[in-house]
Amino acid sequence: MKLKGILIAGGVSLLTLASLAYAADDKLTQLRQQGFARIAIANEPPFTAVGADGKVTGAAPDVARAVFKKLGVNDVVASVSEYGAMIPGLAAGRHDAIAAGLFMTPQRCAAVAYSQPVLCAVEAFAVKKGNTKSIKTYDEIAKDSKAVIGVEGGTTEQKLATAANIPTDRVIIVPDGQSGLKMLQDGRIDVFALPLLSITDLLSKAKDPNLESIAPVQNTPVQCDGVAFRKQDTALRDAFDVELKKMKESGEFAKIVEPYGFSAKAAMSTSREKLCAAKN
Ligand code: 6CS
Repeated sequence: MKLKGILIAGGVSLLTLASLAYAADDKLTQLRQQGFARIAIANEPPFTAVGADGKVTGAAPDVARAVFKKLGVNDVVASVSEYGAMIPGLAAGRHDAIAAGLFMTPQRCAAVAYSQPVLCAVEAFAVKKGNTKSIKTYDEIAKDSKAVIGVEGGTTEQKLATAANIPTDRVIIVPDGQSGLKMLQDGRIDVFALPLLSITDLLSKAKDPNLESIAPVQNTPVQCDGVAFRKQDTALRDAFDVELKKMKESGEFAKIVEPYGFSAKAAMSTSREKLCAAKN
């Protein structure tokens, strides 16, 4: 009786494990059959970009496309989303992954399954030339009762502004980088905050001699993203990480990210575990 009992119990647990394993691999099988992975992006060069012809580029989609190809998923199909809507969209099944420079924070790490790090960046401010209010940090904005900062909704810059206790009536939420720069040019905000490479791209396109950048913003951390998957898709995430690691070791990863201005070394010298534990 005892042996039979063990066999039945054993049989059930093996069956359960097999079905769990099948379900986990199911997502990768589904993407292979679908022929593409639906990714959320923000259209914030050089992290992510959508050309006039609709072509999706940027360091994050290019890395994701290369890794998915090695997993037998031929391409990525991108949809533009505000940062604050990306994780809800992933959870709702509108995206298969987020490849947008969505930096790892403890809160986001609790909500998604991140790959290992891909793109790392320092924080920057875009300000009027001469920085009339001589703003250099989030704390200085908080202390100057007349200073107004623009940030995009759901971003780490919004989080940094909140952490510096800048009153909400002096934190203006803008939909995208171009709107933020326009508000700065029109004097409706004194500072527009994004990662340095994004600010540099915006300023280079605006060609406005009255604007300049301040970077790195003092007392802000270097932040890194990873490709974000649904919590239940850890088998897909793990398979992604295996190929990402090979690309980092072969030099292929650096060949993709460094022409965009990102440091491969920065991403390779940290880890998801460290970034998800960071108190920033
Ligand atoms: O993850 C974020 O919130 C940040 N990532 C990018 C690429 N831009 C906005 C924000 O800094």
